[in-house]
Order: sequence, then structure tokens, then C-alpha cells
Amino acid sequence: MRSVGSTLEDFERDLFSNLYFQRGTTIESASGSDGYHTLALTVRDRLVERYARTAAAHYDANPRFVYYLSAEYLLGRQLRQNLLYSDTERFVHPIAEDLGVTLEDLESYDVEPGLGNGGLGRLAACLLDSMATLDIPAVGYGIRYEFGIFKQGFRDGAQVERPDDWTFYGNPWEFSAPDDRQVIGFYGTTARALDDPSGLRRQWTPGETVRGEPSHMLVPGYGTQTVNIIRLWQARASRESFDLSRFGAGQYKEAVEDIVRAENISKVLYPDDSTEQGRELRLKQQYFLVACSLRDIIRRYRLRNSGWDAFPAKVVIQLNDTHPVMAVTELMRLLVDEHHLDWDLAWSITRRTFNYTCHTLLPEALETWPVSLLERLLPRHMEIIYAINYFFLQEVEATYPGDADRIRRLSIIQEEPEKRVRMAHLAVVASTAVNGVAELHTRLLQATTLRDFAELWPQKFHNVTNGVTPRRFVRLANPRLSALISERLGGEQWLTDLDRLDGLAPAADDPAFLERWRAAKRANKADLAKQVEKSTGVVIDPDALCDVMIKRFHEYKRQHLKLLHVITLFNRIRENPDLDLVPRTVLFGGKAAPGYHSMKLLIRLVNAVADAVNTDPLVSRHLKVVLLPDYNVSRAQVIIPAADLSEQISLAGKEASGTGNMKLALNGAVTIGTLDGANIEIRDRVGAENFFLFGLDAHEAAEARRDYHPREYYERDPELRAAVDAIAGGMFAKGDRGLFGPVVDAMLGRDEYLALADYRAYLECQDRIEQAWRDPDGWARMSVLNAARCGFFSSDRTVRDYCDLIWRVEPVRVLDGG
Ligand code: 7GP
Repeated sequence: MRSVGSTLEDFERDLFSNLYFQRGTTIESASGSDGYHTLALTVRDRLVERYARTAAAHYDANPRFVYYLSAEYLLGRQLRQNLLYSDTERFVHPIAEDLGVTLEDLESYDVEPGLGNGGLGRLAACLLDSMATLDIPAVGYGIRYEFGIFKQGFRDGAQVERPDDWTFYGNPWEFSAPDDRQVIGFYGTTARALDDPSGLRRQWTPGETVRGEPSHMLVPGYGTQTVNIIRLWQARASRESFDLSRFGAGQYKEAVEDIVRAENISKVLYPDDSTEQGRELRLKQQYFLVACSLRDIIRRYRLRNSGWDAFPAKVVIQLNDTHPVMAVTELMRLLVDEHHLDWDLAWSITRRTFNYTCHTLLPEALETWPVSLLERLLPRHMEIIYAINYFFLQEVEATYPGDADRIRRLSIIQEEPEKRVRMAHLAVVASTAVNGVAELHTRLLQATTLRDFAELWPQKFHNVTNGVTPRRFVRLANPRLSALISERLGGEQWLTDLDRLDGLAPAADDPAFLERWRAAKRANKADLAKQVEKSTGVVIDPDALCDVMIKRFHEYKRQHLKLLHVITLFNRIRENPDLDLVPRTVLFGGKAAPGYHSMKLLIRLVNAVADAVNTDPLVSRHLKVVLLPDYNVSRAQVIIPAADLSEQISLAGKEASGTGNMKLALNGAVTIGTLDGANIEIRDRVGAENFFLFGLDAHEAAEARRDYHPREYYERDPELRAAVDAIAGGMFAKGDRGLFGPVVDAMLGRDEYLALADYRAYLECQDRIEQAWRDPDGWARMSVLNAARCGFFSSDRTVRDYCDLIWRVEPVRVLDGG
């Protein structure tokens, strides 16, 4: 194995060598992009060597592997991370200085792979980081979408979506592995296997085949030698798809038709599913991901094992929500139809291999697929689902004889109003373990969404509270605070043992420490202010209370409740110009799904309110409102370190966990929140006196929903009425009463997520926050204690929980290359 060397001289030599031999240019003619790519390759080389040693160690140990299947990953930018993890950042500064560039310049070329939508995708990335850091043998599988999540811009305040062509300039972090390509099928017909008396084995002849081309990115562990990989599949047409004769006849479009159809499978993240074609494409993506990945998992298994008995001992597959659940039917098909295992043995292997994480409680977010679509697209898999369901319902009948209603509720197939497959049911039936992502979420899953299953198999259910990687979200995002923490704790061990943050607690009573803590926050806010001005033109005051709400726009998260608070402040200042208000910047960040019209309208309203606030000479002295465009992981890394106040105001019982709440608390933001998701666990740890709680709890919310009349709140509360009337009267639409009418109608009509019921409690809580902010030492003390007591929310702890409760895998140490 070639050694890359670990000195500054080695690094510099490799840098010039890569510039010359890989980029094919010289230092005299290199562009900024050449500089970036060269640096990336040189850093990558350091990790490749570790990866080679990891692969060798894994080969020797033949351990049990975790295979994480996820339709989404939000990895964030790679350059700074890989510099940190390969301990080479210290080389870059002197070299860059010599060459007259800065790391910041070079980093501006580093593109974030936006291969996910939100929390579920970022959680997947945090778990991969922690698995590598804990030396857990693991591979993440996903789709290499050609276009990631759309880029968000605003036109007249309305969201516009632009494609994210993230590999346009090439992706230096990725390796293609053409030898491991796979061919998979769709459509076609099935027939009886003549030599199988049971009739359970059948033969599928697909009507179309597609190639899956893998590439991988390196997933280094921090403070260890392990480098795992994430393997991403891209769809390619099979080799003979180009129709040369049609091309020759001038039929250019027809000549490439098959190619386009095949390659569309991995074209975009979450294709719009409002059309029939869109839905079919989505299901194709899901099957494409799992069919390619399973073949790869089996290939890897066979490198060191033979037969099938050891399969569940060597392979544990984690399904990240239901998107990859077709893997269950695909494994059954491979084992029964292709490897001729008998059904019961195949089923026993399958059930011992899979586990399922659920990330929601919203019934509308639980996937179902029409039987008719599955019968057409994956006819053999539909037969397998029927068979699985048949045997499963026999089990149910044996446990609850004659309970037809329960059978109907538990069935994998929903009959009314249209026959559909309930993917969550399939996932639970086929899994050894099912987990929720926060204590409340797991309890509610057992009590509501998956109640019948929890009664049938109580031992299957586990809670694994989410976590976040402190490397990216504290160390990389917040170097100032990190330096202060390391100084106080006497080293950087906290980065891999986050409970050590506890050692900061005594510093919460040290005025000199509080002063420095505040100074770090102030400097972070100044950085944020620069970025806000650059992208929106709005000037914000780094001394103002930085109040942030960053997350996807969704009704249950209640950005509209935050907006009602903003409008109330606006009204208060206009009514009483001498009001002694705490200066505050309200910062929103988040995208709305392209087809989610009510949330796109709300985005427009947020921008309109921001405009009204920021241009009002009186109001803007106390208050600024910004919706920062194109919120993503990179922007999160700038906003989170600057936040004083973290808005976690979903209706209780709706947010499965939240992870932004953890990142913000770890960076010293104080939370205003409901008793929802992981907020509860954050509050338990930081202490009620360091957390601003308001609103209905999950039980009260469910009760209130039964007989709810939002108008009564509107009529009873003059400030609420004034805020709603301001929207309804067209104050933020140049007098146009129609534009935001639907927002008002939703609030006064059904108010699905009880924003009006929680409004007064929320405002009173915000008033208490103002009081607290006026005592700078008191606030800084709360801030320090939030960080000090949130060590539990490291994704390292989350991964350890998965290992203990579900995966039962052991770490494999990779020896230093020396
Ligand atoms: C999210 C949940 O909304 C969030 O509460 C949780 O912290 C996160 O997963 C990680 O567990 N869910 C999604 O992002 C999502 O797409 C669809 O859910 C099922």
C-alpha cells in the first residue's frame, strides 16, 4: 500500500503533483476551481489510504455489517470536514498564504450534495458519521440523484425553484466503481416454477431492464482510522438501448427514448408526485435503490461467507423510514425464486435481517402504493406481498380468533377506497425491531399509529432518540465556541465524548467565562449579519436577540404562529412608538415542497411581513425579519452558531423528534418550545428554568381538537384579532385582500394545528423571554447550561443505542498506518 506521508512537505508535494498530473495544469495557469479540486484530491488521498486499511481490516474480521438504506442523505459540504478528519487543515493555511489564496476562497467551490429534503436525510448523514467514528462496519446506500433538492429563490416574495445541478463542475469526493454495476428489472410477467410443488416459487420475466452504476464517497470517522463509504446508485440504460438505425434515419428523439426513460430514474430527488407518471417514477426509484443495494450486499456477504445460514448474523439492514421497504420483497424474491430456498427459511432470514425506523406520526406521511401500480411495475413483488400478508394474517387469526376488525386494521393491504399496500405495515411485519426517534414519538407510535402492532408484538418496539454529530455542528460550524470549550475542558476529547460538556456547567457561574461566551456568540452573529446582508440586502444588528426558526415549511411546525407573534410586535410598536422593546432579529429559513401551495403562500406572506417590518422606520429600529433564501446544511452551519433563541413550536404530538433543536441547544441557543418530540428530553436535561415552555401538551392538544372553534380565540383576544385582521385587510399585500385570504381562512376555519389556541401562551412566553434577555449574565448562564447539558444529543450516543438495542454489532479497530 502506498503511503501518503503525514508531514507538511508531503502534503505540499502531493498538492503540486495533483495539480500537474490530475488537473493537468501548472501553478501559473491554475484557476480557483483548479485550486479547489487539487486541494480536495490531496485531502482525499489521505482518506483513501485509511479506507484501504479499513477494507482490509473488515475483510480479515468478517464482522457483522450495518447496511443503512435511505432514499435521502444530506451530507453537507465535504472540504472542511475532510480537512478536519484527516488533520491536514493546519497545512493548508501556510501553503495557501504562500500562494496568495485563502481557504475561504477555495471553499466557495465546494458544493453541498443536496440529496435529501430535511430531517430524515440529515439524520442519515449524522448516523453515518457516528458509525465511522465508533468503528462500526457500515455502508450507507442511496441514490445519486443528478439533481438534488431544488435551489430556492424568491420572486416578488414567492418561492421559485431552480434545479440543483450539483455535479456540474465535477465532484472530487466521489469514486465510480463500474465493476460493481448491477442490472435490475421492471414490469413484465410471472409464471409458475414447474419444479416447485409449493407454488410459492415463481419466475419473473421483466419487461424492461436498467443498469445501476455505483459510485461511492468516503465517510471518515473522527479521531480514528476507520473510513466507511456511502454507495450511491445512478441509473443508466442497458448497453443496447441506443437505437442506431433510428438515429441513422433521422429519428433522433426516438433513438434515445429508452436511454432517457432509464436515466430518468435517478434524475431528481422526489419527483413531483401529483401526476400518475410522477408516482410511478418515485416507486421505480425506491425499487431501483433497494434492488441494486441488495445485490451489492449479497456480493459483499459472499466475499467471506457461503450458504445462507449466516446471512442474518453478518448482515443487518436498517430501513430509514418506508422508502426502502421494497427491499423486504426483493430479498424474498432473490432467496426463493433465484436461490431456491423454501419460503419459510427465506422468511426467517428476511425477518432476522431487517429493522425499521419510523420518522413521523402524521398519517398522511405514511406511504401507501396502489396495488394496481405494483402489479404492473413489480408483478412478482406484489405476489410476494400477498403471500407475506396471507401468512401474517394467519398468525393474527391464531392470536385473536374471529377478530375480523383487527385483521382489517393490521392487514398489509388496505381495501378501501382503493386497494393499496401499506408500506409501514410491511416494514413492521418484516422487521425484528421497529423504532421511533424520540421518547414521546415512540410512545405515541405504540399508542396510536402502530397500536395494533405494538399490542401484537410489544417486544419489537424500541426508542432510539435522535442525535447530531458534534463534529460538523459544533466544531466545524462554531470554531469560536469550540475553542472556548476545549480551553475550559482542557482538550478536545469532548468531540468524541460529548457528555464531557457537563464540565462546562461550573463555568456558568464564572462572569469572565460568560463574557467570553457572549463575545463568541457576538462574533458569530456578526458573521451571520454579513451573510444576511449579502444575500438579502437587509442589515441586521449583531447585538439584537437572534431569534431563529429554521426547518422545512410545514403546517404542523407552525411558522404561521411565529408570524402572528411578529405581526403582533409590529402592531405594538406602531401603536406605541415609545415602547421599550428588546431589539430582535427574527430569522426564518426553510423550503416548501414545490406542490405544497398553502406553505408557498405562507412563504410569500413571511417575505411580505419582513418587507413591511424592515422598511418601517419606527418598527425596524426594534425588529428585523429575514427569510434567508435556500436554507441548506451549509447555511445551517452559519445560522446555528449565531442563534440566541431556538423556535421549536410545533403542535405537541406532531414533530417526531426534531434535530435542529439539538444543534441549536448545543450551540448555546435557548429554546422556546412545546412539549413535543425531543424538546421534552432537551428540557428534562437543561432544566425547566433554562427552557421556555408554552402551549398545549400532546394529550391536551388531542382533547382540544375534538371540539375546537378557532374563531372564539380570534374574537376573545384583541391582539390576535388585530394580527389576523392585518393579514386579512391586505396590509402586507398593498391592500389586496384576496392574496393572503387563504392563510386567514385556514386559521379561522379549521386551524388544523391549533395555532390560535396556543397564541396567547406563546406571546406571554415571548414576553418572559424579553425579560430574561435584559439580564445579560442570566441569559449567558442559560446559554452555557444548554450546551453543557446536551451532550446526550450526540449522534454517537444514538449509534450506541442502535448497537445495543437493535444492531448488536461490534466495532472493528483499524490499525494506524504508521
Ligand atoms: C423527520 C421528522 O419530521 C423529524 O421530527 C425528525 O427529527 C427527523 O425526521 C429525523 O428523525 N421526518 C422527515 O424528514 C421525513 O421526511 C417522512 O419524514 C416520513
